[in-house]
Amino acid sequence: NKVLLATRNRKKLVELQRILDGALGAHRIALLGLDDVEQYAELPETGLTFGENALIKAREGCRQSGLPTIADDSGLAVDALNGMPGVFSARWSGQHGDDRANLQLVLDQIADVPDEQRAASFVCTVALVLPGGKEHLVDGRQSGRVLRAPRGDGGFGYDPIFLGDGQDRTNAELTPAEKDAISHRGKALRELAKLIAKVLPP
Ligand code: ITT
Repeated sequence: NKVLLATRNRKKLVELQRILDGALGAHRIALLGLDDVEQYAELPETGLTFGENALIKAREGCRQSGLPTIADDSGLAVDALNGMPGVFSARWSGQHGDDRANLQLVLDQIADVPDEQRAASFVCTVALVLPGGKEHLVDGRQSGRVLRAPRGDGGFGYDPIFLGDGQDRTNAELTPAEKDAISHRGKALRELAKLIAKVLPP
């Protein structure tokens, strides 16, 4: 029972795999990475919402592999930036996947914003596309605020500048298990695991 995980982001892949393996329990599926699909050609993520982009990636992965395919589209929505970087989180500074440059640009853009107006949320939407054409979307959100300087080396992306509500450590200072328990991705993937148990044969 093979399922493709369509992502090029290695750190995201590690999280997806870890959370899904934990959440699926006895309902075992073998997760394949994009490297297992010969010459996978990516489509541009032209969607204006996380859901549209997750579907673009999952549909293409499914079309090229013939396998049920999962894709994650995620990002940080900062209130003081009207929800940006949002779907542009991976390339906010202009360099796709340059986490340090991306988070520094956000810090610079809200440098003058007072603490009580620095609310932000991580959002994760996960698409599951089945070879028969059925499509499913689940999502998760983690609310918090953006700090003034990075803290911690764990996680990836904007984790070092994000303090989740009720936390005294940034997402980058949490252990992987602690992050998964409260993160946008953890919530979305635990929903996905329930869906997989219903729509995919064991
Ligand atoms: P794929 O499209 O190949 O999956 P990507 O990195 O381009 O990889 P996205 O377009 O979904 O993926 O961008 C997600 C970006 O949002 C990611 O690069 C981070 O900057 C940020 N992000 C997402 N989840 C995060 C998390 O758990 N912690 C910190 N930052 C996160």
